[in-house]
Amino acid sequence: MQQTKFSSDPDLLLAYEVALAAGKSLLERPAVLDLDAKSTPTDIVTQMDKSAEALIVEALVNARPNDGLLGEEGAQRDAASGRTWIIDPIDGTINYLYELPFWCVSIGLHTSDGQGLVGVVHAPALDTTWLAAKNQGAWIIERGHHRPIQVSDQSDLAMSLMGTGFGYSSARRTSQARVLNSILPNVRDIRRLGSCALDLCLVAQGVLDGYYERGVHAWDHAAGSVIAREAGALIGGLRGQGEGNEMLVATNPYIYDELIALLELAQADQDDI
Ligand code: LIP
Repeated sequence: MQQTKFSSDPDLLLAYEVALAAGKSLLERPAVLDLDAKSTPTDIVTQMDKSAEALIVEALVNARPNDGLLGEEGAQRDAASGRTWIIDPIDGTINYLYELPFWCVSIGLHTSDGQGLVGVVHAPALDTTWLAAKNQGAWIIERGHHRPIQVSDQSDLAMSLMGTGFGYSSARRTSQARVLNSILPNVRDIRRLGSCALDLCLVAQGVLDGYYERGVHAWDHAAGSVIAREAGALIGGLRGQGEGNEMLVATNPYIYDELIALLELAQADQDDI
């Protein structure tokens, strides 16, 4: 196993090692990607998503046979230990398809009551990894060098750079466009990078001041939410709910309440049709 100075947590080191191996396999891109449609014709899975998930699942089952598994491409295993690994083999599959570098392997470990224990987000095309373990802090590893990270100190929403994302269905996008119309005039600018996990890591790193998205799945945010929380972010949903498919909001502590209030006013947790 690769030795690291940032943590000796065995689950974090396992997730890191497995994410690096999956990332390496994904850089060996075949000449032709086989595309299968999922929820809509624009929501696709490739043979690379499937093979990377299989690699991750095999490594985690071998190392932690009593833990559960949940993967975007179908991995599902009940937990005998009360802990589940939540996997997205490629978060940002559309970026991967278009050879944009903003895609990553995301591996999170959560307890069955939803507490995040470990998160690793590895972006091979950026040569960057973000990691965290509960109560131990969050780190970035860039070109082999690691350092702790924390959220930004921007307290003015109007000066904040905000990430967001859009679902794959036209109906969902119609309401997301309406919400964007309410948020865009109230922030410095908006970025749509195409990977929820990376958006959360950029909030953790203080590159984005905040991020919100409706429609994300557990595998999109399981690792990034551990990393962002350990870096000081507040994360939740609207109207006192926790983060989830209805809405995920993650920001530094200074702009959180104001963004939540704007999103609630815009009914960002509801679809128009
Ligand atoms: C993607 C998310 C992204 C969201 C997309 C999609 P995928 O995950 O991370 O933020 O806007 O609609 O859900 O499909 O690349 O694993």
